[in-house]
Amino acid sequence: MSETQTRAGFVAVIGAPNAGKSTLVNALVGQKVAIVSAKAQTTRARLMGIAIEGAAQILLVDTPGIFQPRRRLDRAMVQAAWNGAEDADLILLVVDAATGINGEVERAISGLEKRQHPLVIALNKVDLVKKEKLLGLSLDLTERLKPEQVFMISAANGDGVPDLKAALAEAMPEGPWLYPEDEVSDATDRMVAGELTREQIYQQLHQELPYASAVETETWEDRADGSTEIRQQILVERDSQKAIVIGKGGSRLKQIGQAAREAISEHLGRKVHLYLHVKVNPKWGDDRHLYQDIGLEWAD
Ligand SMILES: Nc1nc2c(ncn2[C@@H]2O[C@H](COP(=O)(O)OP(=O)(O)OP(=O)(O)O)[C@@H](O)[C@H]2O)c(=O)[nH]1
Ligand SMILES: [Mg+2]
Repeated sequence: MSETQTRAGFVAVIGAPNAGKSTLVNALVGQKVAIVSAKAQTTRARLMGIAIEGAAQILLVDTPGIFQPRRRLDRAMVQAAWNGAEDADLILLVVDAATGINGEVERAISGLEKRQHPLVIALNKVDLVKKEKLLGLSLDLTERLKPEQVFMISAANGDGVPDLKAALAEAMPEGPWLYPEDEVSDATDRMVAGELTREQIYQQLHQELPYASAVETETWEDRADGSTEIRQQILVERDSQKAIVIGKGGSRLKQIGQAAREAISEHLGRKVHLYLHVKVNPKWGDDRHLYQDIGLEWAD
């Protein structure tokens, strides 16, 4: 009897903020596991998405972008990104081909120059870029980082993603699967619910507000009628920010709540009652307890 040898391993998805790492993880998994926004620094903590390709289970570690950290939260985010790479079997560097090599990409490159892991590069957002520019970028990165392979993809429309997925599967070490086959991420429902509300804050609010805010899930109650009641707290740093999140007559908070409720309900596959309230805490960025909730390690 011939049996296909199973494979399983970890791929750390690394890159500058906004490169499209989370979009790519979702595309590889084949469903949404990570939140995405047009703003940089959307992902705050490490999250694992689980993709399956033939006999291979690919554990994709989505990480925050690599950038110049300033606040404590920033340091924890960048640390989480590099920690995500430590135990990986392979590093997947995602580069926004439209932006090319900027200071943030340079930071990631210098971090990767010390690495021991095999590296694959995905030049993303090729839907936005001319071919000639892609070739130059590919040559440049190949020379500097000596990757196993470079792929040109669009995580948004799926171009090139199947080939990349096949290559990742091939690179996984032989061994038994590490997670049940129907599992798509390592996040708890409680974490996902908080993230889906935060995604709405990133999508609906502008300037510094998303960065000055965090979402905490306070209570969670599965009701006998099959619905779930969730209470979340949106933390902001100042009164003026609280006013913006609430909006005129509560209109903004209502819109955030509505969209988040729909997304959470779709994720859970049940009816959801979502109650949001906004709290001012100028020091939430220094609250150790909150870091745990977000899934970050405290950074001194
Ligand atoms: N045109 C185009 N846009 C893309 C593509 N991939 C991602 N995007 C967009 O790029 C933006 C950032 O995507 P994310 O997936 O949140 O990027 P990220 O690297 O996870 O960002 P951080 O979590 O902030 O580090 C979003 O607006 C995406 O819709 C692509 O292939 N083409
Ligand atoms: Mg992200």
